[in-house]
Amino acid sequence: MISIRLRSRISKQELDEKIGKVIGDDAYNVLLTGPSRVFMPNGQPLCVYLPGAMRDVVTEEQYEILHSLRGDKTHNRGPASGSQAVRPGEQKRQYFKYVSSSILGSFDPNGTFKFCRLTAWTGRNLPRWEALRPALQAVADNMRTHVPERYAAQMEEIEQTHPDWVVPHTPFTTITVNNTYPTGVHTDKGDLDKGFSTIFCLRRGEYTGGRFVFPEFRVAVDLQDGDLILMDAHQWHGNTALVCACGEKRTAYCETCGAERISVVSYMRTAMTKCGSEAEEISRAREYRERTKGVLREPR
Ligand SMILES: O=C(O)CCC(=O)C(=O)O
Repeated sequence: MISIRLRSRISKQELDEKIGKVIGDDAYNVLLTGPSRVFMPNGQPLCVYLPGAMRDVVTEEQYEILHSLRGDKTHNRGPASGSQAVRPGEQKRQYFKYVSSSILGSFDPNGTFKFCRLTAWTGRNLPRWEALRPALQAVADNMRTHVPERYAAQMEEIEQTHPDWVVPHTPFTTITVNNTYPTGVHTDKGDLDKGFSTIFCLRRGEYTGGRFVFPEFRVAVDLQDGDLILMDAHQWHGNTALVCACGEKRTAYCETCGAERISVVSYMRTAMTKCGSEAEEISRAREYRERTKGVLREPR
């Protein structure tokens, strides 16, 4: 495994121009092509790239489960959607482009949801959610081996979190599954500062691009099928545009040529330590409904 210590970053002005945008290959000059460990100028780890770490781990059943999420679209991925905010009329809320991104596992209170919960897909698909566990446990094993201090720091918080919300034997509460769209330059919000994030990639068919870039440090990696990257998701990151074998720029799975790039992001949501047990959160949700006489919307 090679080790790289970065010495510089681009200016704030140059970075600001890239935020929320899908970047090009001119946004990096180092492309990681083998096992590597990259440190930022302050000595903190930026990422560890582990080619093929998940190749013999992810089963066809697990791939099918992840692939089946491709129709699940959301417009609240913010700048990660690679689009600019739209605010209809006088509304306070901002909307971004719909992208194929699903949240699995558990989520802390946000917006109209005043309680901790399993996401809608997870609640409706418990056997399929459980079938994904061995892959997530393999990601956790790699995290323990390659970034032991970050793993330990995250496990400290996991031990303070009710087990109803944790993927057993992992430091993860929550998983984001993206299908075949380039993220705009963004940082992840709500995950543990002292922890680390992880992304594994599954590829089918032929496409170019979709390279994962840290534009501030001008470092990129072209994640192949079964590759894993452990990373500091609080650093700016995004993807280059994706072009499938039909020659089209893709922002979704290509039904014609089958080009597909699934990225599975596993992390811990910081606020999950504050959640009660699932039963306690359900009664909190009921009390809230009674109090407000509102209609509880389906959690996403
Ligand atoms: O798909 C990728 O390579 C990046 C995913 C990502 O950054 C995210 O979902 O926040």
